[in-house]
Amino acid sequence: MGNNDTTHSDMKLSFRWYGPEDAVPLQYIAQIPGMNAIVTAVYDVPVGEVWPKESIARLKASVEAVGLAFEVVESIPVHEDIKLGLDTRERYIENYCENIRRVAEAGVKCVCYNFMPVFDWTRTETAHVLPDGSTTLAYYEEQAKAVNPLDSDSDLTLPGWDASYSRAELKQIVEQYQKMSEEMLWDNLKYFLERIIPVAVEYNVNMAIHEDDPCWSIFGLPRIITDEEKLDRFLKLVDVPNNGITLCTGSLGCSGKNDVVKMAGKYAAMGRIHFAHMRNVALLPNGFEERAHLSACGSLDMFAIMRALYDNGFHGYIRPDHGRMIWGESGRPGYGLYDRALGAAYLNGLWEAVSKQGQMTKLPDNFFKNYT
Ligand code: DNO
Repeated sequence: MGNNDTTHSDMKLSFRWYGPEDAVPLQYIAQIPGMNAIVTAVYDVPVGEVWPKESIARLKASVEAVGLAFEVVESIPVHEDIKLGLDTRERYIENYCENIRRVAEAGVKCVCYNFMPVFDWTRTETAHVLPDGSTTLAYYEEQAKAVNPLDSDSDLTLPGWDASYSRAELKQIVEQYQKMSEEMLWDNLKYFLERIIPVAVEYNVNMAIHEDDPCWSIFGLPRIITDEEKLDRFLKLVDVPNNGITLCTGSLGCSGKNDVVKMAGKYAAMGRIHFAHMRNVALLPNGFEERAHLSACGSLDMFAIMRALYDNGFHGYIRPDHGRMIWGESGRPGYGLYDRALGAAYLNGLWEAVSKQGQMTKLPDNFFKNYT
């Protein structure tokens, strides 16, 4: 597997920050060893509209003021009309292109986005108590069946969901999707990519689609970025390096069918992973729980994933993904400071280990003899 060209392996550690409203101060993030870049977005503009240059400039200035790089945007959200393939998509696609140009002009190198109909990442509990007293995000099948966000008595809302829809609007959009096959969603994705990727190429931006989370259909909606076969298909839609992926270990890893280590190596070797979200999950018979990043805490071999990235010439941004709430912290589920900072330290350790091990294996055969 892979080209084993480790001379160009390189990772830039990054951390998601939700802008000035985020309870986590930028300065604290800058104090995490090895921190390099902030992953953020303009949050006060409705989905589909153009981001004001001043808002982008303000974000850039605040990130750079603490010595970090403003190089990754997560996300520029894709308007539903684009996913639905409505005539009105033209305007939203043009706005999307304009946003790519604007963030590129501010120095952004990588843009993360997703193509999930209506709902972004979905869990059934946002504060599930683990045996050590920490709380975490979890997904249990039986709860997912019971909580339909379209039911009037359901109060399920998640930080990743667009809260600007009323329940009636939501119902209407979901109904539109119910008439839509997966193939139609693929067509609409292709249409979108054929228009935005040339702009990304021109402006030297890497687009990095995020897998569907969890990686299966929810609430009867089509979901297509879910496994290796689909990712292969995705990359061929517009087969240029700027059309790449965010490898989200937790999104892919919550299905036991996905071999995340293999996918990390394969897509890194192709030069198509521009961003990695590193998170561990524990697979359960009825769903999954997010766990601490350490391999021993969940079902994923985080060392093997980092090693597969390294060995196959990964060159991009990595961020610790969701953390638990620990040490009494409260805040945006998945996005507190403490557990994500522990995750960052662990990822640094893994990367140092795989890179030094890589260099060791390249030493001349007689290297050790000279020291004995
Ligand atoms: C969840 C995140 C996702 C991600 C989007 C990308 O915590 O990983 O919300 O940002 O799916 O567009």
